[in-house]
Amino acid sequence: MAGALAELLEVATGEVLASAQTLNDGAYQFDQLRPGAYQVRIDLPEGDLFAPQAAEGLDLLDARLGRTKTIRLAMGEEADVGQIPVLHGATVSGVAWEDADVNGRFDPGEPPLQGAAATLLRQEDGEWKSVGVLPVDESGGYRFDSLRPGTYSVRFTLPSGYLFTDYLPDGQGRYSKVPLVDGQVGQTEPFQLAMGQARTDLHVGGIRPGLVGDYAWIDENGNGLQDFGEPPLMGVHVALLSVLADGSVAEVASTTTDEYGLYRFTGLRPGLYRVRATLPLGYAFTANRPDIPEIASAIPEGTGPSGESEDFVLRSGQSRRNIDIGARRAGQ
Ligand SMILES: [Ca+2]
Ligand SMILES: [Ca+2]
Repeated sequence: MAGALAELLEVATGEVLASAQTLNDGAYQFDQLRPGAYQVRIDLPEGDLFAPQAAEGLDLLDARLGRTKTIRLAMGEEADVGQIPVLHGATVSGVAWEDADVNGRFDPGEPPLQGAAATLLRQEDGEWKSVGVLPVDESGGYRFDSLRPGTYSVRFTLPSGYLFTDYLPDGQGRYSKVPLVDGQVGQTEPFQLAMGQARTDLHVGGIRPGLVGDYAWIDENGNGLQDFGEPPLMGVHVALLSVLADGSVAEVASTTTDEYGLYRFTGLRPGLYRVRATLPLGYAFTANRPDIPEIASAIPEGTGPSGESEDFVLRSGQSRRNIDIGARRAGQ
């Protein structure tokens, strides 16, 4: 065990009399000592830790710091502290980030998730026990080291207002490793750590809910745009459809435009959506103006009472207020 620091303490005063770095075979030696009572304090290099059996010869102050029992030396006497078993500690690390496009992967340019925290759990006698808690750093990273072999899981706490991003069980590398749960607390599947192993891929992605809306109007001049003075259209039935990975569609919510022509879906999980609008009797969908989408109709022009927007992505925290519905009086 090379690279450990051994310090010789005088028991009476607690003073450090000498120190030495251990060599490749772990050996160190203090000589020319007066008779007296001594202890040796051993500080392991970062990442290593004492094996459980080391407690037979050492008082363990923490995973990497130990102190021998008192050694009493008579004149000319030599003492051998004996072998101290050491393990190469395993490490667990990862990044918490905001998954802006909600694909479950940590993509270049996506920001760190400040305010998230990681709790490392270790299974002992069939129970999960906390090894430690770390807030993520400025770049969203966290790291636990000097870990014994065993079964672990990382539990994440997201900042308030965040949800867990999509979880792809087969996603290797830079994917969120937390199965989807409601709320702000979730944890990885249990995993094994071997001696000295480094798991660097225990990432977590957070997302913020979004909004879809918000306006239906009567396009009196038929130019496909919301012009000043054109009235709102009340009573349009609007359904929000979630477009799933396999292309199938599920209705998430529905509502009706109010007297101001407004509708709104809030608290939405980011993802791929589509809006289906059904007009009141006597109306048809007006012309499309994809060149000015902010004030145009999102529903294709047509004569039927029902129409659907194109699929659109609702990004993390995004408000999409331009899913508007333009109607003209049927027969005009
Ligand atoms: Ca992403
Ligand atoms: Ca118009």
